[in-house]
Amino acid sequence: MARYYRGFNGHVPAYPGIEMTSVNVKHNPDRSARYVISAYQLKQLPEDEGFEVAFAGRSNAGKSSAINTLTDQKSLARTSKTPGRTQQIIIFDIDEDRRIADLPGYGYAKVPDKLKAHWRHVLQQYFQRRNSLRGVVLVMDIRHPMRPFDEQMLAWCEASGVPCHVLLTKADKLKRGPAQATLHAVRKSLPPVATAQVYSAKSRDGLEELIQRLNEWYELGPTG
Ligand SMILES: Nc1nc2c(ncn2[C@@H]2O[C@H](COP(=O)(O)OP(=O)(O)OP(=O)(O)O)[C@@H](O)[C@H]2O)c(=O)[nH]1
Ligand SMILES: [Mg+2]
Repeated sequence: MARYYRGFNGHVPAYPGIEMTSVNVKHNPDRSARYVISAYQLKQLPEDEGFEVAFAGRSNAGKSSAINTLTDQKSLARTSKTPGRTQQIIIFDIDEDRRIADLPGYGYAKVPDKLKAHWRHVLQQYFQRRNSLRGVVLVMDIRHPMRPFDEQMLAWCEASGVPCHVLLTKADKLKRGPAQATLHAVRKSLPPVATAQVYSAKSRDGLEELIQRLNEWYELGPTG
């Protein structure tokens, strides 16, 4: 992928000849995402410059699946029925200034205590120190939202002034009424820096809204 957005001046050029079939997303810069590195420690991460958006959330919540739908690549991020699959910070480049970080899932009981302590420490440092962190997509299974670890993530975002967007995913598992009711309840309980939406990696419901939020954080302007 050429450095498409280098020198971006507020005008978003359309990708020639690419149209998504299932939803009307004309412009999705996240499609150019490429795997860069899996980091176990912060010092292994790429230079702390440009724009980084992190996907955080409990194990098995659907972070990697959300990234795959967003980037329109079936297996860019490894997904699994086995919780605790992503045990590294996995970085994808969108262009030379913009990245996605797939963070290790938290809250899975079978991950050894030593590893849990490692990630608690590394993630806390990541939130506090990563200057290029422009926003956090906090992924929650819509059937089990706002668990204690999620609250802790929100508190870290609030403390470090990083905007947070809650992705209530697996919405295909609920009917529309209960999904909307959960969305309203979650919105009410969020701190002012946070927003929320319904999403499904399976049906791609909510994809456009997510792309739009990321474009704002990446300073790419609206979709379309
Ligand atoms: N029905 C449905 N299933 C989903 C959706 N998103 C994820 N899943 C399933 O949920 C399981 C976990 O998804 P992952 O994307 O691997 O979850 P993760 O948050 O990356 O998990 P860890 O890497 O373990 O932290 C997989 O079996 C996915 O197929 C969704 O929107 N709808
Ligand atoms: Mg994962």
